Amino acid sequence: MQQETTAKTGGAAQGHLHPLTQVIREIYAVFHDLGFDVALGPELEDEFHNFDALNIPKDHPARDMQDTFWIKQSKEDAAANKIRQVLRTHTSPVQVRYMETHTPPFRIVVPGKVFRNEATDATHEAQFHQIEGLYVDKNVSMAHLKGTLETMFKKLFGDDVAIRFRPSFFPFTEPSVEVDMQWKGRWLEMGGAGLVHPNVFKAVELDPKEWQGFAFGFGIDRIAMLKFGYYDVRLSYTGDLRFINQF
Ligand code: YSA
Repeated sequence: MQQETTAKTGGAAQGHLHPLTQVIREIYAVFHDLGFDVALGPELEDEFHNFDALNIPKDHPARDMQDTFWIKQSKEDAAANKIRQVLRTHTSPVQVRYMETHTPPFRIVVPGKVFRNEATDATHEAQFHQIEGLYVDKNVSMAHLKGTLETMFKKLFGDDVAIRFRPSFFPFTEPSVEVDMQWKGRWLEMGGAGLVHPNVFKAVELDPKEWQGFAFGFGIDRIAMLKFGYYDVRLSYTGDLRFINQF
């Protein structure tokens, strides 16, 4: 195999895709087959798209300095009440940006880096990746969401994958669920999802009586860790070739 590779590249060692890139491409392929497009958005976000338009109240703990990397404002901008900027804390603001500029129906997935000011451990990093999904059409229900996510997990992990849906709360979905996958004898939270909250549709001037939708956001780092069988999401950011070259 090595000989074949070096023959193809004229003797030079051939590179390969990072495990996170491999997973993102696999997810694209799953959703491409389901008719989803790919959309992207900025990592430097404003408070409106990251929080307000997603129905996240001004006093929500997620806005706290402990969770969010706020960009320092000049005194003049603060005095003029200019909108504050953040490193986006999730990929959900891209839902808002997409709905502001497109007319439904649409289906998109949005990969990207997100940032949280939090302590790190084997399943948490301060900079990590999420994949967002948004499906807006007429008569969309939780059954569509559940079917779509089950398809994603089966395609990524095989038909025997063990996942569960738990009732949860997000300000931007109603009802909301969290999705867990079995890992080392316990359930690991993989993402959140739900039906798009009417207030989110109103924020982008879509009529919630006319349109419904589902949305979801999953941690790509956790998907990669479970898929490739390593044990710490932080490993993929070390640049350690002994780790990277295994995939
Ligand atoms: C929920 C509903 C929707 O309609 C759309 C999106 C969502 C998800 C929501 N925006 C969100 O960010 N939820 S979350 O805070 O629970 O994060 C989602 C997933 O990202 C987690 O389940 C986990 O898999 C991953 N994650 C969260 N913090 C992480 C992390 N992965 C690595 N390091 C961290 N610090």
